[in-house]
Amino acid sequence: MSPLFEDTIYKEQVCLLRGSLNHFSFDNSIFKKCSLRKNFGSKKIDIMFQNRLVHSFLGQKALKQILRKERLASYINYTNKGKDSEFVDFAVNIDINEFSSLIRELRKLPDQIYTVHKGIDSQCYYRDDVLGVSLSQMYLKVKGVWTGGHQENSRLRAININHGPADSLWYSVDSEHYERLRRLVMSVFGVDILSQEGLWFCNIEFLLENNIPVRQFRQKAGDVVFLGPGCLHWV
Ligand SMILES: O=C(O)CCC(=O)C(=O)O
Ligand SMILES: [Fe+2]
Repeated sequence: MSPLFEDTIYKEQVCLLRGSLNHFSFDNSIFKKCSLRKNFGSKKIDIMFQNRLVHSFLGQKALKQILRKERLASYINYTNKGKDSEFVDFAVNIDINEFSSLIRELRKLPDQIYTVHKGIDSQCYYRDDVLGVSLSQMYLKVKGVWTGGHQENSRLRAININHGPADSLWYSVDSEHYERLRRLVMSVFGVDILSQEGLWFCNIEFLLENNIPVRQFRQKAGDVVFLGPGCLHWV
């Protein structure tokens, strides 16, 4: 990896590396649904029941509570059925540290993408692993699911790989505008985007009308997204 690349991912709030999985001759086939079902189908995972149409700062509190456990195979069967409903299931925060074939493949990626970067990354001082922070998690999606607005735990950086086949549409606000947005949403909607993190999904018109710079970008299969510290995002 070039020094320019390293400089960029540590300086910018958002950086998208187009088609990187192909570039690093990564074996993505083990991340395909049929392989996941065959190898890890009996694992119990968390499924979140969502309304795919609610895009606002309000109204998700009650829905977010509806989390249930299901086997991975049964969720994959669900993704294979055509759906046209207002409600969708989203497989969230799947801890893949025990899915050793996946971890082995991910470890083949450059340090800047997968491994804790010694000397630069504060996580090299962790005494124990932390689920979802120093260990990767996987999300399985159907069209219309959404990840509500949040910053990462302790405002750490985030790295996200799209294993495909479909795109993910991202929105983000740089950390320098976070407090202004927080005050704005509090005054207009009476909602604290921090205490309600993960429970809202904002349309960009509201931000643009209020002069909050916002990014919208499309992550295709094989693209890696790097977020800087404190970058607010919803996907
Ligand atoms: O893909 C998603 O829905 C979640 C992405 C995200 O929040 C992250 O990678 O930090
Ligand atoms: Fe995130």
